[in-house]
Amino acid sequence: RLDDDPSRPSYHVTPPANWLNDPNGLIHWNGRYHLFYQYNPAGPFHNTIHWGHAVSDDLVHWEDRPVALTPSPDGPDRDGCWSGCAVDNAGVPTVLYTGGRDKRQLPCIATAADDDLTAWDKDPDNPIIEELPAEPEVLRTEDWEGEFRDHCVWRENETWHQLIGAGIEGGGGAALLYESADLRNWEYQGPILAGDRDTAGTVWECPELLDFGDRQLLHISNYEDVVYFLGTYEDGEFDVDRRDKLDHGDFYAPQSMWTDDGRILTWGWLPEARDVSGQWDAGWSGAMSLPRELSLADDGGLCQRPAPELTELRGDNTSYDVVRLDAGDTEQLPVESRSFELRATVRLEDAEAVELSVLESPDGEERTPIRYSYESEIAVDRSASSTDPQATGDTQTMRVRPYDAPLSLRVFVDGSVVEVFANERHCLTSRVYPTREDATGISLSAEDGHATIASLDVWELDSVW
Ligand code: DQQ
Repeated sequence: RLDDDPSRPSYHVTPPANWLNDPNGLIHWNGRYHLFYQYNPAGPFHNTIHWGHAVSDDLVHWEDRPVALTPSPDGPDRDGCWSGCAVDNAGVPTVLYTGGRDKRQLPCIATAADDDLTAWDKDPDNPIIEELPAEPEVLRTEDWEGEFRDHCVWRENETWHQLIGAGIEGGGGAALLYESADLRNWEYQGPILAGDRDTAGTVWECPELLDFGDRQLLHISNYEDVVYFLGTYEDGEFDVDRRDKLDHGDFYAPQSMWTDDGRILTWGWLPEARDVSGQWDAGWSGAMSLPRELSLADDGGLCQRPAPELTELRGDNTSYDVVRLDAGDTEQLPVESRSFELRATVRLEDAEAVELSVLESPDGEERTPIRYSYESEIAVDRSASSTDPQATGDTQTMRVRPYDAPLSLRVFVDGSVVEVFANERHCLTSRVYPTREDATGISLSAEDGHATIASLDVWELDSVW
């Protein structure tokens, strides 16, 4: 593993070196958790994608495994083994993924050749779906004969159901439903939901349907954002009553796993926010988010909180019962770290905003302020995050609940990752690249009034490797 780069996260899953994008094939098998991911072993760029593999016994500590899927020179996946999912087919771990060949995107299937899921047998009959659906017509582009890829498969009433992401000619993105008795012969049913291209993108990648009992959630990735729809899914149709973004920052193409105790854990790809030359110089690109537990609140809204297992990583702790901030004061915390968790409850009182600044150099030349304002907005300001011109400097924002209620904040900083959870509901993940060795400070300040920070804790977090 490359590990001498201060931007390398230590408690987020990263590839040993080279390129990582989407999480794939998440499955709890034979007592271990398997996380596969889109991987290019040849370099830190997206090309000829394989499936990388990491395993964990506790969802927190990970071990690298050999590459699990490799494009076959004569196969339908010659140009890449793209995103897909894993299912347990009566004791046979099985993955469905998209093969790329020439200008086509071709659904493929493979079964595990061993119990450690290190070797996979590709089905000789691949691709398992050759024809694009006729109605509605799938979008053709200059690069692709049909935007038709990524797989979410589940079993219900003895029937396998599959969603494939697509774009519709003249329309927006869509999640297309198929049904099968054997995972190999699929019958097209139609879209369960199709978006309007102005608000939800032209192509939906990596659709995933999650069942919360009486309500369901469908999320899709539309080249920019991960949009989720909450509502009810029945008989092939999704009725939407709420819609939002799963994350307001650098987070894409998530996939989920059910734990044995009935929880949904979701991982997303955290793409880089530095240019390709910066990624090339680093020798690695892409990280996984922390696992997030998704659930529904009593009011029907979506809750997202860091998986409770992550508390295992906590080391040295710095704690305050209360910090009172007056306008103009800056409270420097006695912690210097690039891999920590911060938890706090913030009351604005009469302040305009509270600023929590992380990855801060003593002279403030490099710093990443997380600003919570009276307008009920959280902004991660990257304009001074890095003096490296290869790094992005824009500001990312999200709305949270009204300023007059306390804000519960959890912030995870890890090398170049800043993952913010607000009120266990809203998430904003940012990638930042401080260059200075001393950009490890944390400070708090209030603007135009006073604010109270209650129960503030900072924990150093250990590596997961
Ligand atoms: N990444 C995969 C595709 C998917 C996209 C290719 C989303 O299967 O549509 O690496 O990031």
